[in-house]
Amino acid sequence: MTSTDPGTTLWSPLGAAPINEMALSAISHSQAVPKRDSVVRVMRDDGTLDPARDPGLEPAEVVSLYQTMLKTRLVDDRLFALQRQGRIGFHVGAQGEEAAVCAATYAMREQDWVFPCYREQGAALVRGFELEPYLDNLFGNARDVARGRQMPDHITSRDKHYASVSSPVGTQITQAVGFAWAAQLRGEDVATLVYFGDGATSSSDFHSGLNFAGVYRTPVIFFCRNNGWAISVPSEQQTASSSFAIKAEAYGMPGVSVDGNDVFAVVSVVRDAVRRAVRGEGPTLVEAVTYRTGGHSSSDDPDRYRPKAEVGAWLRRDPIDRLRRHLELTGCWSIQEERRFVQEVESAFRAAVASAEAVPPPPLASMFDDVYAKLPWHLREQRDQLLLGPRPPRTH
Ligand SMILES: Cc1ncc(C[n+]2csc(CCOP(=O)(O)OP(=O)(O)O)c2C)c(N)n1
Ligand SMILES: [Mg+2]
Repeated sequence: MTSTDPGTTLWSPLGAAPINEMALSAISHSQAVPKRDSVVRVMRDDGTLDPARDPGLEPAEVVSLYQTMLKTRLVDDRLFALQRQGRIGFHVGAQGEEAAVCAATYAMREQDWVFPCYREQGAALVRGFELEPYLDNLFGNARDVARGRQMPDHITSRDKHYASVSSPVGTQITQAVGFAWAAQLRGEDVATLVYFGDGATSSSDFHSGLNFAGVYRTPVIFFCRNNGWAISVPSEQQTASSSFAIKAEAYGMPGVSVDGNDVFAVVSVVRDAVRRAVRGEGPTLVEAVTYRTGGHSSSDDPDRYRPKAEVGAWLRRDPIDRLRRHLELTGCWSIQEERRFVQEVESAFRAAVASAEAVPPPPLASMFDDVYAKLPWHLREQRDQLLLGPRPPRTH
């Protein structure tokens, strides 16, 4: 398969151009990017791997990771279309960040827990989360595990060890640390991965979480997606430090910057961090240097605040293109397999949308359930009044 094949242009308008020094130097007028030689990379520009840090993934594992990243991108594209059609209210995507999102969770063990930010639906897919419950959340229907009370994209699954999304920036960091500490006190063999953005490093939860984890050596992997922007605030305005990883030193833990668009490097670095956590050596801060090539969310227009050239440079380092180039080189993936896979995802997506859209919203009175074991009198009164009130006619 070539990068000019029409089958590959769906998610990558610029195809799989090699990463060159010019592209790297063009990217970063707005991004606090650590010095290049301090960023862990495994996948070279030509698609070969550096044996010094190669995590030794089996070919089938690499294909599976690639498929999940591609599925994440395809689902994102279709969800933005659904939002523009007015069928779902909101979507937040991970375009350009699929390697960081998917590979970090891939590196965790089955018993470990993931605390997402709000862009990590790809990580849920790595954990085997199905499209149907995902769409149930987006439509907020009666089948949704959170009964339509969460924001779109705020999926969760106890079975998959995937915690609920906590959208106030940074709050998941202290939640994850508390969870990890509890596991540690119980003597459980569980490590916890928590994702957050560069913007979240300015939150008080970042300080509280890392400080506590450093002191109590809790088994946490702090995974900062440095994607260049916190909505319209560039990462260079987020910190005066030379990198985000360097902040680890102040909390008494190792910090490492990794090429967030290189799945092999992310798996390698996160696996090292899991080994440390499991050996009782405490937390690690990982900074994945990547880029949000899309908008912040379906409510954002990034053309209002960021230069197009910056985006172009990062599109040439697209993580899906880079991994596909590696797979082509090793003969593990073909255009036929790609086409078949895209069709499979499309039909699974259509089926999940049809199924979720057909389910009605949760019953009105259900908003009073699940909060108190015994409903207090004033809520009983409010519920009764609500149910007596006039209702607009149902349109579907
Ligand atoms: C406490 C709080 N303040 C503001 C917001 C609005 N908000 C949502 S996402 C976001 C930017 C976060 O940027 P970053 O941490 O870099 O994550 P990214 O969106 O880039 O993945 C802001 C300011 C919020 N959700 N919570
Ligand atoms: Mg960011």
